[in-house]
Amino acid sequence: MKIEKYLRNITFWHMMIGILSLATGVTFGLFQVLARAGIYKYGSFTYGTKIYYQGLTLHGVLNAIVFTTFFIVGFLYIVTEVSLKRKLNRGLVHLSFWTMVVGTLLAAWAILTNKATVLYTFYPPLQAHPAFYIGATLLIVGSWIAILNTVITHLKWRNENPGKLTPPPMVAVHATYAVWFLATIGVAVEVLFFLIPWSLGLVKSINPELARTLFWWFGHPLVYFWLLPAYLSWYFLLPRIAGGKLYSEPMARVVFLMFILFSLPVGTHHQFSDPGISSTWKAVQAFLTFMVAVPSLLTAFNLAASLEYAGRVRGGNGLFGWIKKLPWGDYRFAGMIGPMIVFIFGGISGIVNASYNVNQVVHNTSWIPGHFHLTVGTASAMTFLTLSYILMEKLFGKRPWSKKLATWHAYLWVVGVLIFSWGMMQLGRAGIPRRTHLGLSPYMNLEEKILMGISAVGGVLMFTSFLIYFINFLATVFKKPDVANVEEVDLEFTDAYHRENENLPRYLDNFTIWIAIAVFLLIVTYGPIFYDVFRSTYAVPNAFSPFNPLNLIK
Ligand code: HAS
Repeated sequence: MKIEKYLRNITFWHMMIGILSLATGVTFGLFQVLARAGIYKYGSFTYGTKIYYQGLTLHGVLNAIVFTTFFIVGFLYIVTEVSLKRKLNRGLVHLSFWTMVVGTLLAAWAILTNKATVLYTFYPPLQAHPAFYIGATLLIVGSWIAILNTVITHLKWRNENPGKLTPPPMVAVHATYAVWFLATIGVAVEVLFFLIPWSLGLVKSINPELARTLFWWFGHPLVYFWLLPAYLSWYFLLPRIAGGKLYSEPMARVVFLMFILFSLPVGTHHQFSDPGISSTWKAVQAFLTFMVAVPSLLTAFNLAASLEYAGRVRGGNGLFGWIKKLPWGDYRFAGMIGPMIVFIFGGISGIVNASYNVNQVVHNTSWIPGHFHLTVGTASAMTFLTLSYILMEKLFGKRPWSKKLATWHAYLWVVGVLIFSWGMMQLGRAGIPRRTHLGLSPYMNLEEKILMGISAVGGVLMFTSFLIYFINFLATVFKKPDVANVEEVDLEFTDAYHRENENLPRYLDNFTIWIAIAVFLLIVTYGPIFYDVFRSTYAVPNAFSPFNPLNLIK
């Protein structure tokens, strides 16, 4: 597929803004883990506390929101054009990009000037400057424009190709955007109707529980917005890189459709300890959370079978002999198999979190950052970094400056994150809280200090790995192309062992049905939850900024 220079360049800038945000975010991550272990002192108690939370806000917002949103939108543009062989509307691409950039700059200004030290969850009554909320809104609106563009392009493709099945990578694109669009409705209502008027002083009080419930309507599906583009790469790029085929294409389609259904009505599993919501509805969402693990379990089997096929094609035999034959030295393979292996542990810890009663042990402890560095911090983020190398090659003809460094960065990250998360999870089991500047605490015992030290070792390895990646990536950007003509872009989507054929039931290619069922599930499960929240919680008159000298800003 011929991809114009304009789209290649703007995709590059989506990727670059994401990677520069991540570089800033992970630097604060390094300071945090060292500060928590008491190895690095930020300064006096007051200054240290302020900078710790400001850094934590930057870490969360830049890594989890800005990096992911820019990277995913850019990557999905390329997947859309390559798989549909059709151009997206350039005007909308432009509008979406600049809306996202302006939003990011506004929010970044508020955080950097310490006017929005509210962490990435921005729970009220912690209050941020209106610029932070407006900036976040613009970032989301920008991504909605990208969705609109993708949907219009797909509808035009349908008109031109009556009766043809949507190409499987495109099913993944739609699932990602369907989940994101429905999820962001929750946070849009929270920000537009509550947080912005409150931060502008137009209303004097806010209901923290209502705001939290709207936030988590968005906050959990958000994790599948991060995961599904990684799944897209594991399903449709990795098997070919490994030298084989995707085991089952129809199963891949069913998996992505299942995510549309089950990613959304689960946000209350972040609120098991919150007052005001009946335990019946928390239990219903706990059950649905187990349902959302099912497509990931199906994915594990489908991908393991695909890798086994590749290993056998490469001459491996016996029960495990095929594993040795996989291309472990290929940076693209290393950069995807690493996150997949780590995600097994991330998934298991997620199922622990979802178990209503066990959640009481781990909620708000260091266990949770342990969990999410295995998931978004590795399964998603590291896959995206690998994609950044692949995109540089496909879009600009530039292979990594050093393939060896690209491979070793991946394995070093895996070792680092496993050490880091293990330490954090053990601390969590001991009841050590998350989001706390423990380096300043006089109450840590020796065992806890050792575990903190172990986490710090993992954190330093992760940071070193990122540094290797960053230098290698920049060197790749600035080197001369290895391939002269790159107008024709082929992502080399994988072939399938069990392919889809024209007999596939049409309802598996009709996204409206699945989105309608997801909306139905949202209404049925969230209706009673909002009823509970309105009935038993109330607005509070204060707004806090705990990191300002007087604690209370209004
Ligand atoms: Fe989670 C909290 C439950 C998945 C991210 N999660 C978080 C937070 C984040 C996050 C950021 O129920 C913290 C939010 C905050 O700030 O408070 N999570 C789950 C469950 C899953 C899950 C059940 N989480 C994710 C993903 C994330 C993510 C994915 C980001 C990308 N999570 C929770 C809960 C909480 C939570 C509670 C709230 C806790 C609390 O109290 O605050 C499931 O989707 C996981 C299913 C995954 C699997 C693994 C499948 C494995 C695969 C790899 C196969 C590997 C192969 C390699 C084939 C079942 C697909 C083989 C190798 C060879 C060599 C052959």
